[in-house]
Amino acid sequence: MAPHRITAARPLPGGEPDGDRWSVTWTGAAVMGVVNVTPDSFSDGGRFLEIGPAVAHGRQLAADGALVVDVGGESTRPGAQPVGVTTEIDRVRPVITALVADGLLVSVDTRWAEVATAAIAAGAHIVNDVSGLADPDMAAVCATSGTPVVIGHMRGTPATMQLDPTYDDVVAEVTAALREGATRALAAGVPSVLVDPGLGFGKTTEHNLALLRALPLAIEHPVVIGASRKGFIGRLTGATTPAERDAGTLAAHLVAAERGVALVRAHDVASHVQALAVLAALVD
Ligand code: HH2
Repeated sequence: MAPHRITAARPLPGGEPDGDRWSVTWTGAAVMGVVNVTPDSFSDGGRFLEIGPAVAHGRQLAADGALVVDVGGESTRPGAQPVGVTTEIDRVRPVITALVADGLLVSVDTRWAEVATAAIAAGAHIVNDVSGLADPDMAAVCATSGTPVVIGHMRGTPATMQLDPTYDDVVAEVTAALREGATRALAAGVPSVLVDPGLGFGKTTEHNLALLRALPLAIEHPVVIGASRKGFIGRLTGATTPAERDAGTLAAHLVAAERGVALVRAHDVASHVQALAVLAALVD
């Protein structure tokens, strides 16, 4: 499999100088571990709202083998309302500062340019934007700071996205939107782009399955997949609570990994790292 690469205009932990930039390169799928500094995330809301437990959790995910630790301060579950940028910054900034000081590769999970700015100032290396640059200032913030961005696909907003998502051709429409977002980001000067079809963000179970079946997407950038504990895993398996959905999650992520994605975003990092090691031994 061809290696995956993230490039930034400033040093990246685990990276190497790459001309006047820095790159982190890896083969096969790596894991992006989730730290939700929120009271209301759908699977772990309230567990990591305090700084101490959030930092300890991020460290544990890195120790378990996560390549990237993804820190978020706003739930984007279906029906969620925005919390406001001040609250979001207050939640994520100290956690990012501590994890960056530990030498970890850290992304900030935010839809807002103001939060991204504060997170980058605290040392965040990657912006993970599930809204796909909906904030008109986001591309410029990433470009000016030399920060790579994950462009996610979302139909609508978290408050409305699951009301009645419809597509003529979900794979074609999502791929086209991701291509358009990537082109826009690169034209603005963002050093590198990853794309994420956004499972569960304005998609039914059938839409999510169609996107997973369509991997690898016809798009040249590294792909991120986030199925972790989502509702469609519950609908497929009968696992009612999110915490029961790790085995189903792993099945979806292993198929995605076998089809060439660069990152799988997961709550249960240790199981993913073990399963991906076996996959790596079995496929070229
Ligand atoms: N899903 C969630 C949040 N961020 N980022 C990417 N790139 N891809 C995803 O699929 C994705 C994401 C939702 O999961 P979670 O953070 O666990 O829940 P909540 O939004 O309730 O905090």
